[in-house]
Amino acid sequence: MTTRYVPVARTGPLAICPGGPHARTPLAGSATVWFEAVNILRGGQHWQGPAIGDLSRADLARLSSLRPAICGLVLDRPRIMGILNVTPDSFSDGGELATVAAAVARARAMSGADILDIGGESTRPGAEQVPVAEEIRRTAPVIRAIREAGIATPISIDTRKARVAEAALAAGADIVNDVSALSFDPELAAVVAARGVPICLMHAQGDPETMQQNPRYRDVSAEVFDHLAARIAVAETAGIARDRIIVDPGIGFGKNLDHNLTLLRDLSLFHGLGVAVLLGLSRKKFIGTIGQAEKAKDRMPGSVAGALHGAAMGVQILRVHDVAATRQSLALWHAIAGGGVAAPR
Ligand code: HH2
Repeated sequence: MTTRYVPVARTGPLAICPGGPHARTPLAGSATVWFEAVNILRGGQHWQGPAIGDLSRADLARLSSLRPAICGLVLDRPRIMGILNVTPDSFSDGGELATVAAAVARARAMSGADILDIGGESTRPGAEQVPVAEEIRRTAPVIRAIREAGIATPISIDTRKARVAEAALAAGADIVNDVSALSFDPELAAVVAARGVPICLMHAQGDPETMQQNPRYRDVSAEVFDHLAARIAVAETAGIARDRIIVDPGIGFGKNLDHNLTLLRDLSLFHGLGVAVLLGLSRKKFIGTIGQAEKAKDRMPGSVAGALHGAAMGVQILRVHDVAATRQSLALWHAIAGGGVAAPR
């Protein structure tokens, strides 16, 4: 069994020791987040791990190396994936973008996003499946129109289905975001491999229709980690290069409040998979529960707090509804963490 290391993530200055300063060990290639200790996750608890110098070369490389750029985006800092749902029923923004023109206007308004994530099927708890033809009808024309409008931001298609991904990629999308981690449609892996595009593999327990009916784990972080490791192996076997794989612990997908909080606390664990990590918690129900915000639209402050936590844990991609608020918060966090003041965009 592989040891599950949880790097203790830090920002800020490194102490100068007698004999000279030590070198920082960046966390997953981050320009600002580093680690000086690792814990070991066992039985749901953190145990003191070996000194960094005693880690094997392979373990150290997995935890510290810069992940390959995705669509030209250097992943040494958190990148923002703006959510653009063209669905009638998404839990927070469903029905807002009923026309192609409205979707293009939203894409333009999300100019602070590094990636636009376009989805035509809600995967909120209890959501029913959308037929393939309808999902294509909702997404492909919007992607085409965004490209025709001259918006060059990389686009991910949020789908579990091969035919939808194919149509989206043909229309100008660049990335596939699959909340089923290649377990819903057996043909999706071949499409991704043939097109050579990046894919996000997200953990979910069960499917959207039933996933929130009493989800159970013995050790949620370890099980999610092992599941994602297995899905990476499936993707690689299908011919998808490791440097195009992104993983996501799937906050809210078959998880209760405690599961979500544990995963967030253990977030740096997922760097041990050696690939880029994406975090999607924006406006989700547990934020409303903790922050006493019944309506999804009122959960922006809690969502930004969660995004900043992700940044401090070295997450490379943050999937958010509130792009401008997240961008401003991240710019402050980045500057305070010593990453410098970013040029205005
Ligand atoms: N969450 C949702 C949809 N897609 N993809 C990834 N990789 N990670 C996530 O956490 C994630 C996701 C659900 O949020 P949203 O798109 O806002 O709602 P809906 O599924 O109702 O459209």
